[in-house]
Amino acid sequence: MTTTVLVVIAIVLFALVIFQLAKTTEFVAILRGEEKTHLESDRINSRLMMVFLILGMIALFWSLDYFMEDMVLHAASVHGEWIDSMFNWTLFFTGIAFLFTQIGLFYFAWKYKHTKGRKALYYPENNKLEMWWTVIPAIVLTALVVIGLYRWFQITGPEPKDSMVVEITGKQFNWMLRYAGKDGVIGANQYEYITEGNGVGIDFNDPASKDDFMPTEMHLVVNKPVLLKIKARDVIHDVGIHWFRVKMDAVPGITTRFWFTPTVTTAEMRKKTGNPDFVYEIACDQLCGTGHFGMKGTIVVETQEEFDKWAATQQPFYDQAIKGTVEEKKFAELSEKLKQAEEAKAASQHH
Ligand SMILES: [Cu+2]
Repeated sequence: MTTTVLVVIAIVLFALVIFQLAKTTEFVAILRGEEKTHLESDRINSRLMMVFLILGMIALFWSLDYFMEDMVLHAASVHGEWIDSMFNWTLFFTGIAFLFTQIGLFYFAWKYKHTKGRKALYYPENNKLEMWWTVIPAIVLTALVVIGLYRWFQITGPEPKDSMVVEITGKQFNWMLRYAGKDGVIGANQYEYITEGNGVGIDFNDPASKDDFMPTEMHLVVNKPVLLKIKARDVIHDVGIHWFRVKMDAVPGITTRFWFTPTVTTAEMRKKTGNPDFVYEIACDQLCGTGHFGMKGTIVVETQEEFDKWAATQQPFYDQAIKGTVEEKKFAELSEKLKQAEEAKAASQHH
């Protein structure tokens, strides 16, 4: 890192020295009453253009090589591979345009520097050339946009029927997870029921709520689609799981959704990355307050067998944290209050 900084500083200083030298020769020439001053600095400028081009190209390919490792850190989901492939094709086409235009720009600045006696060519139009540089980008961009839209509709379309469902609720500053229990249905919840002990406001009057469990770690089955039902309790958060190319805002008052299919288990990823401590992370991708940086969840991707074993060890949240505690009394009170409010509302509408 320090070496890089030093190299950059050295290059900048070198450029400054050359610039100052050019200026000095110019002043000397002026003092001598010579006329060729501009020619001299134009020559130096044009050469610097080429130096800039060559150094820039070296830096470009070096950084491409240096960051490629991160850029192709294989997506671990089905749609993630589509997204990566779109990124790579976009980079390929824009890369070609970038090379052509930048090399052209600096080469022309060098080649057609001001020389005595040379007059610029007046070349106002070339219809054939203009047609090609309109038609080719139009075709390429249309292809990229059409493929992008097609993939987008696939990614945001309805989830497959055999998807598992996980509810994930963001709050300042952590994620709360809820899985359906044995009945396969996640029970109702609403904000009026939120208390210290009932973080997502589960409605225990709904029989489907009784066997739901709330683990601290998200477990997913490899090659099985999962639908995330995403909620927020206070401000806008964002479920960001970059390994799966998942990103979706968690918005108070709205349930957002995102489904995806993980394709690589945590164990396989540990081998692939050579990192025995590798974990899939959920980050909050929306700056949501002072503790934003620590709003991190973990995901374990495993086989169906391992998942079933894990799920069997999970106790229903109701049994574990509510039943027979002060929370149950609080819930009953809130429930009664809500019921009365609803009755009063119904009565007032009646009259
Ligand atoms: Cu957040």
